[in-house]
Amino acid sequence: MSNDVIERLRNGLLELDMATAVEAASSIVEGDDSLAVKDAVHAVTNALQIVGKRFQDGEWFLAELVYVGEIAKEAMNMLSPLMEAGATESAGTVVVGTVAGDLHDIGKNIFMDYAKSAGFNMIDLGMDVPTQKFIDAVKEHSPLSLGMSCLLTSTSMEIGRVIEELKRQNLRDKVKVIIGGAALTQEFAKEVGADAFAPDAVTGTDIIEEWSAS
Ligand code: B12
Repeated sequence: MSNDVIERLRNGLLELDMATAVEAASSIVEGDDSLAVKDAVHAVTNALQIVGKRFQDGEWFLAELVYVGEIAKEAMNMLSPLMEAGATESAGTVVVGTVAGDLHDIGKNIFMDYAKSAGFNMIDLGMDVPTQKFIDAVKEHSPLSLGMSCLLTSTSMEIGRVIEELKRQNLRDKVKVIIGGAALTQEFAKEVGADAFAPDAVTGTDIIEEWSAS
């Protein structure tokens, strides 16, 4: 697969050109090359980081942020099924959601795709997930791990709330908590008592694979 098509996908996002991004994603899907799919997901992630910087610097506004989010979701919806193709036997169940008040789900979905392709049974609670919904899902599915995604500094304390509630309901030692998203750090994970922080989906998948094996 040529780098041109990956570059077209990246440019489609950076130039807010849905047609180009969709055309590139569709060529990648037709190529059915798992390495190209990973490069494509990386290109989407990288473009969104650049967009975040443009937004932060006041070069781009909310309307552009919303539209680039739509383009990224469209491209990821096309690429996701190819990532799932590698799934073998179940490595364990993982419940995942984006915390209350936060409507970012692209990164959470990418983590889900990687973990699925490593054989995990992923249960998606969606975004803007209230504490009680996380707790109910842990009770219902008894997962190996609970994953929480958070991209806003203003909602990061929701993670601490969920962990405190797990403790209060005697569930904390029954589930490994992994967190990720642009607003979080390793230090924050330690502070709120999460078992792990993952800076990206690949590291997150490596961590839950280690937990699954032990
Ligand atoms: C696209 C986007 C949006 C879209 C989201 C669309 C969607 N469906 O997700 C929309 C338009 C909705 C949006 C809205 C807002 N956004 Co916004 N958004 C972004 C942007 C540009 C990209 C986010 C993204 O998808 N990145 C790509 C993915 C792949 O990266 P990721 O999420 O970090 O995920 C990776 C890892 O972190 C990890 N990961 C993520 N989650 C998890 C979970 C687990 C368990 C694990 C293991 C790993 C993991 O794996 C992923 C893949 O490697 C970021 C910029 C940035 N730097 O992140 C701003 C950004 C997050 N947004 C920001 C802001 C301010 C907002 C708004 C408040 C804007 C406004 N004024 O209204 C609103 C808030 C709405 C709300 N209540 O949530 C700020 C947040 C600042 C802060 N620190 O709080 C950012 C950082 C932009 C900026 N630089 O200012 N946004």
